[in-house]
Amino acid sequence: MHECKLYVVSGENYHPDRGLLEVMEAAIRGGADIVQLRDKASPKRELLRKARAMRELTRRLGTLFIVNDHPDIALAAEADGVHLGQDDLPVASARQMLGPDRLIGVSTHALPQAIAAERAGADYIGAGPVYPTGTKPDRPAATLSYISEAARAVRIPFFAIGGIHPGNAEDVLAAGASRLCAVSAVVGSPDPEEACRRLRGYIDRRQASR
Ligand code: 3NM
Repeated sequence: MHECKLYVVSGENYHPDRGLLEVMEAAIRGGADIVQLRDKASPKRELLRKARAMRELTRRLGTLFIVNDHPDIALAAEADGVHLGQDDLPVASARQMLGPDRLIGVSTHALPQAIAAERAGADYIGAGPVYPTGTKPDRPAATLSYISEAARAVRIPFFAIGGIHPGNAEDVLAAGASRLCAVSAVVGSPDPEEACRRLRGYIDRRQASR
């Protein structure tokens, strides 16, 4: 987990003409080292089918695989972990279900939530939305100042998320992030592999200069 730097989350509405696996494979080949199945629309059986397919892909390519929202699907698909929002199950309950070895990530939108997630035993957090984003339109931007605060106060890995694309990635890294997460900039790109390669390039160059 600690070595993961580029997190790509699925979003099939961004690629209606291309398959989930095709897009996620391209993202992984471009440098995503952790990927998430996020699907708020499919019924659970369909979700499980997709999760199993993504598990097979990520096992083959050696990438971590996380299921959004549903610990039961994460377990049934043998995912590496689950990602929880602020209104999902508490970390302690997910931990009881998943055991000590699977990863639990939590979305956080302000520093008190980050500190609470860390204390509750989360393995990593998402921090955002850094910028306003159509992928989560109801949530106001937490801005780069949250990224700077998280960089100072959070010890577990945090992934900056929300409106991040190759054109602003350097600003997010300069604010203190060392890990990025993206949906639309990758899965909505005509070339998800190249989009990841560019994001990854910024992350790796920043890391080399630290
Ligand atoms: N979670 P895009 S922002 C899924 O702040 C999600 O917790 C967020 O999508 C959070 O890269 C977000 O397309 C959407 O902006 C990220």
